[in-house]
Amino acid sequence: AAAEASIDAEPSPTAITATTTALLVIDMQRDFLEPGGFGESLGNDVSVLRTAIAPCSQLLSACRACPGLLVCHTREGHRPDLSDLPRHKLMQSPEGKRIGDLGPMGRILVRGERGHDIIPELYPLPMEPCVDKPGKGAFFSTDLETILRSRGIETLIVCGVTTEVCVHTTVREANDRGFACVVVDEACSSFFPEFHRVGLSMVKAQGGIFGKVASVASVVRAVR
Ligand code: C5J
Repeated sequence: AAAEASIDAEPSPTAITATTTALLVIDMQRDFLEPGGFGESLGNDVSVLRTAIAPCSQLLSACRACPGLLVCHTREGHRPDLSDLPRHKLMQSPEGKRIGDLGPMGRILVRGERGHDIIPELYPLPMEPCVDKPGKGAFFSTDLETILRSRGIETLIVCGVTTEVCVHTTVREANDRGFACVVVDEACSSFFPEFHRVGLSMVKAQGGIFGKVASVASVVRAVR
């Protein structure tokens, strides 16, 4: 990989150096991407989200092959005793399908359960940090910022689900903390295709108000 490269992003290119760049893969968990999990419990069709799997896999391979580039994953979920679960979040799902209830993949959105884990297609390697988060943003109540600062990370390449919820919240948090963010279009997905499209428009409007947007191909070209 080149020591310095440029990602052809919108609304303007982003210069990156491998050693100060991280790929952040947000919440690619069975609970969102497979039937019987948290995503489906809220009334969503999980098949829509699955379009992001192949693009995420492509990104992951390219970033893993780039020396010095950090790969980091996140998982949304709660403690088995649900002591970190706000009541309003519990009450969002219908009775019997709430967080902590038993589903076909174990207790819904609970750490340590099969449904909470990353899908096998994108499973983290042993050296890749995986950050467990109770909220939508990956910085809230986690050590993600410590991990990134200790490595001198300046730029985040962000993918995962869902575009307008956990990806958006994380990118907003990261932007305020001084990290430049590039959101990868096809490697993100939403249960609502319109929210994906408008969500990305929001990121890159006004000169890149809290980030930039790029295609998988343009990121792969830059990290090669
Ligand atoms: C949601 C997420 N949508 N990972 N979580 O509840 O975006």
